[in-house]
This record gives sequence, structure tokens and C-alpha cells, in this order.
Amino acid sequence: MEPKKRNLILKLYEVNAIKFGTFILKSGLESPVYLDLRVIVSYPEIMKEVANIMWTKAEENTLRYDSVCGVPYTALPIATCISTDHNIPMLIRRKETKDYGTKKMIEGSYKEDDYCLIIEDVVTSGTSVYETAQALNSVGVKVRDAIVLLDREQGGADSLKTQDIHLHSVCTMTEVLTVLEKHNKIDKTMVEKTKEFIYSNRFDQTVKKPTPQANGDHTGKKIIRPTWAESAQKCKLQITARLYNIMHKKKTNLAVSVDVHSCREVKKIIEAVGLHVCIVKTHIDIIEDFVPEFTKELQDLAEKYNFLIFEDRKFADIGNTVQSQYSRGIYKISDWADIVNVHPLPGKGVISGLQQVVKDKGLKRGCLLVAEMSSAGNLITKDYTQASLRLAEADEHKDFVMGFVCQSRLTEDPSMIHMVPGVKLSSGGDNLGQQYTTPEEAVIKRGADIIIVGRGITEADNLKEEAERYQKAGYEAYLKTVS
Ligand code: S5P
Repeated sequence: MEPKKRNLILKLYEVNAIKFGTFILKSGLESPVYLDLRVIVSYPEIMKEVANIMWTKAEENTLRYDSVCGVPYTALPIATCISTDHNIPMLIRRKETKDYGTKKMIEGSYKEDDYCLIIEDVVTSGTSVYETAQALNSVGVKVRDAIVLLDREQGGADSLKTQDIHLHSVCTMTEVLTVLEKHNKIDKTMVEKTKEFIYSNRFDQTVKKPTPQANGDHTGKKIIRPTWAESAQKCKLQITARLYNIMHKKKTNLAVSVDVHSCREVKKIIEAVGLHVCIVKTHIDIIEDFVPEFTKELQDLAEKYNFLIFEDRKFADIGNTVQSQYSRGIYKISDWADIVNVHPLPGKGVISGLQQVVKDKGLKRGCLLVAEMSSAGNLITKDYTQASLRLAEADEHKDFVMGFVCQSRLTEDPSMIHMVPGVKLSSGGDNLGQQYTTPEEAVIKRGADIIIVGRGITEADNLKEEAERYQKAGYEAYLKTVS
């Protein structure tokens, strides 16, 4: 390793930009390593070296670009140094455009089809780099490359590659560990512990984990999650906080799917299982004797038993159409369903369309993206799932998207809730391709925050007892995963 790089790693360690110990990350995970490069603004010499070594990396790779842009906020001063030292124009990405409405997302002068080089301090999943690239793209500026000082090797480079962004890293976590061990700053146990943490928390493993139709094998990483009470504090959406509070109060992560065909049957099931569930999921269009008044009865039951109503409508059309499907027709879903879901297939318009309705009516609603499915042979690919994750994380949807209907854990962001359908106490399937997993596997291995159970409960002889069994299984599995 070049002495310049080695010395820089040692200096970063000295100023506590790289720390070892026990740290609780934003996601609730306990990490043995913590990187905080914000501190380098207090050490101009280090700042200069960082900027220089990153610029050299761009030169070595003969990258072509018209401007640089630092990912806000830590990389902003680094990009500024590169810009002024080497006379390269800089662009600034605003993170808070939403609050100002008409303000520009990108500040600075640019031309359509200019290339911009992204500068980032640390890459984990690659999301921040991608968001910056998206902001630049939205004003016509292209992004081909990003330079990062430190790649945590948790899948960011691979993930960005799928978006055609090449990540060039000055150093990797492995190199950091090697240098620090060699210079007796950390011991072998810490090196192993950190490697284990990095390896078992790779984002590409969670995002690209095989879906059930591929091989049915879900031996993913062990999930450690904050408690529901903590999650209620951490999440940004009011509806998600409400849900976590219900889960905490009623000690249940069970959603019951009432897929029956009369109002009377729906009500009978809810009266029997209401105390044991946090969500009642409906398919309103399969009820044969539906009358508009029924939705009021549903809401009364939701209040009586304290649960949220999730209408499993799976909107999948252009924004303009789904707006009408959501708010008009005989069902007027937006009036009574706390949660709905969409297939993200049509692109962001399907979400924005519904979001507009919620905004116009001043409602507190949540939307889930169907990012994976439980049915055998479904056409969802890993790239589609990953693209769904990006859509969910987009700033413009933060007031509405509350998570996913999925089969594996897609992100550690506590604001994103994972609901897993296809759950039964005995695994197996039906004769139309449904594939079941157990509550324990759904919660522990797949990372479900909520288990969705339909026929496992609705076809039981004793509805209440069966719901209690699922509630207990789901709750005990949750307790095993709390940090
Ligand atoms: O991938 C999915 C997504 C959903 S929302 N697989 C599913 O089974 N669902 C829904 O969950 C499905 O529409 C049904 O309402 C419920 C599962 O019902 P069960 O009877 O098979 O448990």
C-alpha cells in the first residue's frame, strides 16, 4: 500500500474519524466500527490530504467530467477543496428542496449532458450517491463515476453498478483493518469481529437474496431490530408510528387477511380475532353484498379493537387512473383504508397519484410497495425489487410510502415496515402457487415486521384460538430478534 494512503488511514484513526467499540447505528444495529468523517473539517491538513488523494484517484482512472458534486453534507467541503485546488467547477445538491417548493435542486451552472463526478466520504449501501445522481439527472446532468474515500464493502459498489454508476474507492474497510492491525491500533479479535459484521450486513445480500421461487432457501443474516416502542419513536411517518404503537400496546405483529365474500363473514372474523391483530387486511372487491355503509362498520370495528385497515388493492396503473381508483367509484378507498399498496411497475406516478389524493384531502395514510411476491413463478426480479426500494426511499415519497409487501428484509431504515404474506403455522402451499413460510421464519429469517395470515386463520374451526396461536408465534419470534 502506498505510504500516503497508509498514513492517511492512521491519521483518520487518530482524530476519531474511525472508531472501534460498540455503537448503535441509526438502524438499531449494533456495530463494532463507526465512521464519522465530519470531524475532518477541524483538521485542515487532513482535509487537504483527503481531497488530494481523491482527486489523484480520479486522475489515475482518467475520468472525464465537467464538474464535481459532493454528497451532502460531509463530502461538501471535500468537493470544494478539489474544485478550488484543481480549478474544476462545482455543483451543490440541495437536500431540502421539498421545504422550499420552487427552489432549485441543484445549485451552480451546468449544461444539459454535462458529466458530473460525485464525491463521497463513505459508501455503505450506495443510496446517498444514487440519490445525488438522481438529483443531477433530474436537471439533465449525467453521472458516470463517483469517487469515495472509504468503501465499507457492504454492497454499495455493486448496487451502484446496477444503476450504471462506477464507484472508485480510495480505500476499503479491509485495507483500513489491515493497516490498523499492523500498527497495533486494534487487535485480531476486533478485526475479525468487524469483518464478520461487515460481511453479515451486506446490503446486496439483503436486497438480492433469492426469492422463494428461485430456491426456497432463506438462510439470510440474523435480523436484530429495535423494539416496537423504539421504532414508533424513530419512524418519520405518523401512520407507521401509530402502527408500531398498536403493536407495542397489543403485543402483536399479526395482520389478518379477511378474504371472504360477505360483509357478515368479515365482521364475524373481526369480532373473533380483533383483539389479537394490529391490522385487518381487506380485498373489498371480493365482497358480494358490499354496500358503502359497510366501510363505516369496518372503521367502527377498527376503533373498537384498535387496528389499522389495509386495503390490499395493489394499484398498478398510471397516476391519473389510480387517483380515481383510490378516491372514487363505489369503494372510495381513500376515505376509509389507512394503508394501501401498489405494484411499483408503472414507475413513480403510481405513488405520486395516490399521494396527491391524500395531500388534497389532508389524510394520514400510508402506502406499501409490493417489492416481492409469495407466489411461485412470479416475474419479479432482483433488479425490480431493488428499484422498488429506491422508489420507496425517494425524497418525494417520504410523506406517504411506509414500507413493503415483500419476502425478505430490504432496508434497515426503521421508517420502512416489512409486511410478509404467505404465512402459515405449517409451511407448504396451495394448488394455485401460493407458498407458505412459518411465522418464525418470516420474522427471524426474512425480517418481517408484520406477518400477514389469511386462510391459516380464516379457515380454522376456532377463529379466536387460531389467531391467538399466530399472535403468540409472531410475538415470540419478534422477541428473539430484539437487540
Ligand atoms: O405476494 C403476496 C402479496 C399479497 S398482498 N402474496 C399474498 O398472498 N398476498 C396476499 O396475502 C393475498 O392477496 C392474500 O390476501 C393474502 C394471503 O392469504 P393466505 O390465505 O394465502 O394466507
